[in-house]
Amino acid sequence: MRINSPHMNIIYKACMKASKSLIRDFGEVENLQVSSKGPGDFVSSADKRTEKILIEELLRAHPDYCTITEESGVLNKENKERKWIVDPIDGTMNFLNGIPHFAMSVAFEEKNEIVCGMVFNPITKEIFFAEKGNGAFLNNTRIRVSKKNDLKSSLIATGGPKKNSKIKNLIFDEYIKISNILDTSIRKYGSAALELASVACGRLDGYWQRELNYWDVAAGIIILKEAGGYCNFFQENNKNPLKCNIIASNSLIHKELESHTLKKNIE
Ligand code: 2AM
Ligand code: CA
Repeated sequence: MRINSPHMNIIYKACMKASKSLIRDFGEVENLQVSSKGPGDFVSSADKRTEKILIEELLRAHPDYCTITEESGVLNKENKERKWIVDPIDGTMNFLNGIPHFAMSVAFEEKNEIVCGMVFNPITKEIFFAEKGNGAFLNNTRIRVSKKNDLKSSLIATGGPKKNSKIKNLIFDEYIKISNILDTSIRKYGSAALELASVACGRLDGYWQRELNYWDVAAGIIILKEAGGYCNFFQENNKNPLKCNIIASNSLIHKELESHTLKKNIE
């Protein structure tokens, strides 16, 4: 693994350590899935267990860093300069159903700029990572975005709406509009972090989704950018800066994809 910076190394070690219990938990979920009890509560405890290990490892290295997490909220709020951004299981619904499409997502941000990030699927053993200025990698191999340059021949992923969304109709209308251009080439895999990584390595040409949280996408953003892709937030929610709508692509189809999103603000 071509890791250069101490921060990336800390993230890698934290993910490796957390992956052991996450793999065990996934095995357990597969058993519970076919039992009458079902996996329900067990999944949220798996989320918490994984997050605890990640936070322990990240803060052991730098106890003063701000840590933005899905389960435990924001730790060390006063540190505005250096932040860990942690999602212990991105793709929880997949995890819950025994589908091996989920990942730990961890990024490091310095002075409001993402400096490095890792998206780690412990089941497929795919480790996507990138450090600013050093390119993006999938395990030992350098990755690049695809070269498709028209939306019609592209494969695009999306996600949502979430259960309690107030903009379900907007999301469905947008889906229909973009589906009409792409025909059947639209996918919903269920992990924002892995979808961004998939655009980064050329499996997908683009991805858009509303109502995400910053920890879903932070690591994926630098991986995509370092792989030659482009992404931006649209119609930002001024009330909560951690909520986001994202459009990501190989950069060549970006304008075209963006032009088909609907012009309406999130609530
Ligand atoms: P999660 O698995 O960590 O919840 C699925 O469409 C993508 O949206 C996943 O990355 C998922 O992250 C994210 N997401 C964020 N908020 C969500 C919510 N309330 N319900 C479902 N998915 C959500
Ligand atoms: Ca998530």
